[in-house]
Amino acid sequence: MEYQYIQVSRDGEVGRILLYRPKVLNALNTGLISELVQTLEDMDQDPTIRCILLTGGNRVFAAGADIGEMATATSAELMLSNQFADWDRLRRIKKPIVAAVVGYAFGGGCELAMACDMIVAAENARFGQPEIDLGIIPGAGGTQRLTRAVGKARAMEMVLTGRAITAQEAFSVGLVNSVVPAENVELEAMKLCQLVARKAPVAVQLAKESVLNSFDTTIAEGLDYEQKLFYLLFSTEDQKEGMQAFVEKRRPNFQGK
Ligand code: CO8
Repeated sequence: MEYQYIQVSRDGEVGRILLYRPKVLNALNTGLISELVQTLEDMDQDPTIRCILLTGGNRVFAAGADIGEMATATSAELMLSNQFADWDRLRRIKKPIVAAVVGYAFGGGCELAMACDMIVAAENARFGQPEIDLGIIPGAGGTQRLTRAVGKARAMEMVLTGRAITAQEAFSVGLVNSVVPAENVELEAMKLCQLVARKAPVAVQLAKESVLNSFDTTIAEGLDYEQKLFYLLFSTEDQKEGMQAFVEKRRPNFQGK
C-alpha cells in the first residue's frame, strides 16, 4: 500500500509506524490520521504482528493537529466531517501500542501518545496541551486521558495555561514509562515491544482490555470483568503451554491459540 504521511515497516513480530510529515513537525492532518488508523487496524488483524511501535522519528513526535487545516473550519463542518471517528477507531485497537516520543508531543500529538499503551520518552521530550493559546481546548482526550494519567492539579495546569512538561516531569507523574537519551528511544521502545510480543497474544490482548476497562467502570464491575477474562484464558492452549512450561522449567512457546 502507498502511504503519503506515514512509513510502515516491521521488525519480526513488531509492526512499526513512522509519522512522516517532517516539514511541519508531523502535524496531524486528517490524511495522516486516516492512514495511521487504517494501518493500525490492518496490523491488529495480522496474526503475525503482536505489538506495534509508533514513532515520530528522531526529531519530533507530533506538534499537534494541523492548524492550517483547521483554521477556517466552522463548527458545523467539523461536526459533519466527523473527524473524531478515526480517533474512536484508534481506541479500539486490541494489540498493545508503544509510543517512542522524541521532542514535542503537543496537542493532538500528546493525545496520540496518550492513546498508546506505553510511552518511552527521550530526555528532550515535551508533553503539552497548548490548545488554550489557540482559543480552543483539547479534543482527542487531552482533558480525559491526561487527567487520569497525571491527576487533576497537573492536568488543569497544563490545559489551562498551555505549559508543557518535561520528560522527567512526565515520568515522575506516571505519564511515561521511561526516559532515555534521544538516540536510544526507538531502541528501548522496540525492546519493550519485543518483550510484549513474546508473551501469550490472547492474554496480552485481554490484559490490555482489562486495564483500559478500569477507566470506564466502578471497581466492583472492573473486578468482575477481570475475573471473567481470567476464566476465559483457561480455554486457551497458551495457558496450558505457559503453565506446563513452568512445571517443566523451560521457556513457553506461545501460539496465540
Ligand atoms: N500545525 C501545522 N503546522 C505546524 C504545526 C501544527 N500543529 N506545528 C508546527 N507547524 C509547522 C510550522 O508552521 C512551521 O512551518 P513553516 O516552516 O512552513 O513555517 C514548521 O512546522 C516548523 O515549526 P516552527 O517553526 O514553529 O518550529 P519551532 O521549533 O520554532 O516551534 C513548536 C515548535 C513550539 C512546536 C511550534 O511549532 C508550535 O507551537 N506548534 C503548534 C503547537 C500547537 O499549538 N499544537 C496544538 C494544535 S491544536 C490540536 O492539536 C488540537 C487536537 C484536536 C484533535 C484532533 C482533531 C482532528
